Amino acid sequence: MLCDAGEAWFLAYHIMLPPGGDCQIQMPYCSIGWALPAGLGAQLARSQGRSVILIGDGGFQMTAQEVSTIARHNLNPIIIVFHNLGYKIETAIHDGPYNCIANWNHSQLAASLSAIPYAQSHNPYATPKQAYNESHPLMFTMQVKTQGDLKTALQRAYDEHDKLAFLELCILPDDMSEKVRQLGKAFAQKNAEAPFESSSSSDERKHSATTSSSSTSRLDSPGETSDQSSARSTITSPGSKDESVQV
Ligand SMILES: Cc1ncc(C[n+]2csc(CCOP(=O)(O)OP(=O)(O)O)c2C)c(N)n1
Ligand SMILES: [Mg+2]
Repeated sequence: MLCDAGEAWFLAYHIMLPPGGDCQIQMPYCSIGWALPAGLGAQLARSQGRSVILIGDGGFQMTAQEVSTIARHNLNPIIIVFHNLGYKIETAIHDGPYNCIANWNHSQLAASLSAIPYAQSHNPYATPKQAYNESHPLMFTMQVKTQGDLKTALQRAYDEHDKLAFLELCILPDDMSEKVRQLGKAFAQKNAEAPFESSSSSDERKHSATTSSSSTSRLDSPGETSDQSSARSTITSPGSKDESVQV
């Protein structure tokens, strides 16, 4: 399971993974859009399993074209886009018009990235299998608006496991987890502090703003042992030990 920055990080914490499954997040740079190409890489590296990619609409709009690469290689991850109409985690920290993004129909866009060619043999180098796959895209997309839709979509992802499953979850924009609200408050408080400091306290601040994890962090499921829980990642709000939020 690959989780992009935003609600996806916090929701991931509630998901119990099967044995052998793990959860990757990209914490130090926190680059939105990372989870989609990371899921592509994971799917290629562990082709016997299935990547599950959790990503917000903002993150998805950074690297959406990688759906095309995934489809072109006939890979079968499950992509779940949380469409909540904007950079919601940012609204919890500091709201403004820059947190609103273009309203895409993400599932239609994804479907359009694997269209049947208008003429035969447009790729003379394709093997017979590749040529067949070009005219029979191995992908389904669904827009999910109700719990019933979600059940149907997950069942389809399970039944049609050889296909790329693209699920766009339409979330009400103010439906935000408590952890995200807490993180937003902690960062907002810190940001509101006086900007001018002595050089030593500013060094301290830089130091505590770095996260405790290595370049890619791993989350353990809620059923974890105490050993496993020590591997859990902590987001520390700049300059404060008290305001850390565990994900
Ligand atoms: C490349 C990059 N640009 C900007 C940011 C700042 N940033 C962090 S989270 C976030 C919003 C993500 O929005 P979305 O993917 O829709 O997730 P949501 O918060 O709505 O769950 C932004 C803009 C970033 N981390 N990386
Ligand atoms: Mg969003």
